Amino acid sequence: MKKILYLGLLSALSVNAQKTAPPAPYGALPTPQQVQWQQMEYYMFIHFGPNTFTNKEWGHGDEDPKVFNPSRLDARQWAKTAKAAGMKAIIITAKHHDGFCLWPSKFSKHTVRESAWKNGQGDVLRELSAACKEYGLKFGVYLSPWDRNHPAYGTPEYNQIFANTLDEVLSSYGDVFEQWFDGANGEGPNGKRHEYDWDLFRGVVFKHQPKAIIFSDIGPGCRWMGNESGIAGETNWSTLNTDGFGMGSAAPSTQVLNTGNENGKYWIPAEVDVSIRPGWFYSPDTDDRVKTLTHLMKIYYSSVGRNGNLLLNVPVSREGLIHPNDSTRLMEFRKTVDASFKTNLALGKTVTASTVRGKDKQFAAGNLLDGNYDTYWTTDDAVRQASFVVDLGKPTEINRVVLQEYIPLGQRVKSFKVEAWNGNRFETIDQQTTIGYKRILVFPTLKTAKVRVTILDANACPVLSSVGIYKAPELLSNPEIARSKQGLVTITSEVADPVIRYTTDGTEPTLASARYSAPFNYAKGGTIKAKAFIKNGAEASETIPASFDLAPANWSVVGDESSRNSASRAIDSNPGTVWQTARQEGSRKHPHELVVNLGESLNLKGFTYTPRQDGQSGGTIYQYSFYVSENGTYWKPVLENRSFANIKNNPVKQEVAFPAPQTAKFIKLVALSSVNENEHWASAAEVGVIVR
Ligand code: FUL
Repeated sequence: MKKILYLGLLSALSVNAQKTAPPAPYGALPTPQQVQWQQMEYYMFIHFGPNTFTNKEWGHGDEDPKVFNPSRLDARQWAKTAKAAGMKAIIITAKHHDGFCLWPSKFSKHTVRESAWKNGQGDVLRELSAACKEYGLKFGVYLSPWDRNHPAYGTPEYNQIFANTLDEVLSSYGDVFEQWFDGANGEGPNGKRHEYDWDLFRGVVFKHQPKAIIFSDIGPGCRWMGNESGIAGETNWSTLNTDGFGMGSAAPSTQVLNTGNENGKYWIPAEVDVSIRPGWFYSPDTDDRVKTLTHLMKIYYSSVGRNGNLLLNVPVSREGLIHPNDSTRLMEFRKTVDASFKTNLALGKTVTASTVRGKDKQFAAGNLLDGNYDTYWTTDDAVRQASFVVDLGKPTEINRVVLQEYIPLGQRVKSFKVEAWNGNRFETIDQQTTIGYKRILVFPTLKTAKVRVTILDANACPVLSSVGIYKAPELLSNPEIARSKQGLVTITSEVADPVIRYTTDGTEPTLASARYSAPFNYAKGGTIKAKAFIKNGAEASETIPASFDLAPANWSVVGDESSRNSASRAIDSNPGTVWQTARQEGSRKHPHELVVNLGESLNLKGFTYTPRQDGQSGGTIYQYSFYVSENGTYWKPVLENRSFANIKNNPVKQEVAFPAPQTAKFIKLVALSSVNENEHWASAAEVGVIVR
């Protein structure tokens, strides 16, 4: 009897003396580099090259290298701007699809050496890598394997040439934190396509930069998240199945890239690449179209707020500088993010969990608030549902909740909810799926004294590093400007009792500008800038610009029923409706055409094509020809066999200038191919002309 008691005492003692073991890791795990990478959260992309000077998104590779001639290039200004914006790194397009190298590569004859800049003595990578060092930023490089210039492209030799090119870059400019591989793979100089040797390329990266994160559609370091509009999946697993998949068209569907695979075999987290302007390269045409602060904040919440890193592109201008419109917006963005997450209202408050692993203090809920990512709250192994309550002490206004999983042990949580105490009981604020490294919930401001977070399901016991509760300043919502087919402009605002002021001369609206009260005629077009004011101007929205060309008031579509197929939707001034032609049967997939009678003879400088905006890409035109006519019978070709560069991944309005102005009463857009192979139809949201 005595002996048994003694043994019992001994085992109880040893339990106390021995700490509870931490949970075993679950599923695919990040490398230490991937954890560090995830903690960077936000960094800059720079698209720069001949396209900057030629107004193109995809150069053809036949551009004269002399066009590359920035007048005041200053990489320190880029780095200084990125640093001030709160970014942690810069990734630059060392070589885009046009093949032009921003450094004097030994393996190409299409480089800065052949350009007019610094008499061919310059090296953008040298200047930028030094500037990044000076400002404490990491440095990364984008290199496109697709090369529309290199004569060897499409031959087996090209793989080794590209490997040499990589070798040169990765051994010459110090540490490279991320190697960005573009999956786009189109034709080369003679319409050639190429089979890339990815194993060879990855080998070169790791030879010189063993710690680098390799970005591609399928990693291995991080993955493309399936669109270029900045929106990661609401469900976003950092794990992905890539066996049997490849890059570009061989990649998993964009839908899978957007959400990852639950229990995916490899840890390949999402990177959200998006441009601050409509296109990736600088164009003076987009100086007025830098994304609004409201739009950037939405992107922040759908990238960093959804377990993704944000790679925000800020294209360098023809001067070789970041344009003031972009840097001003970047500073506003930083200020707003900082203000939103300035004070964690949970800090110093009590947090109580429904259960704690082994009842051991080292895993207690207090770890959620200690500011240390490496300590966490967790539960016993068998637990899949658990909650904790943050007691704010008194009713407090809140509108953001931030949660973080401890990813070195894997991504575990499958669903969770957040509730607020209404004085009697808890009411659900939001219920969501994954958390991952960081999840931010955004909801309208409410007042509560207690917040409860409940993990509803997980693949293994939940392991959470932190919780944050915030009251972010509310941005006044922006006015929206729309114009009807007839040319009537309507300006709407969601704000209660706003005073909307607008200008039509390009200036900033002030309290003294024209007041919007009813739709007005603006059929001839121009630029409208609108701003909503409340409280006699004490608070205001952002200024929203909208540019219009001639309204299609008197236009009509021409042709038989099959080619017309709701063609009027392409000229109804409503980008929400889609014109889609009937599918061509048999082997003949194209052409499909849209013929428009403009109602009068006009002096045309170009045309516009807005692809469908409904999230689908079916029928979006890739190659096209454009014709004009005075009588609708004799057609003059103006642009033949052209293509809308990068329109599949970035389906924004295309504005195409004619080589010379044309006088015409009829226009014809002929679709020669769709962005998706084997597609037998064409579509458009809007087609317009440029007369202004
Ligand atoms: C895409 C490219 O085709 C675009 O031009 C841009 O560089 C974007 C970041 O990636 O695949």
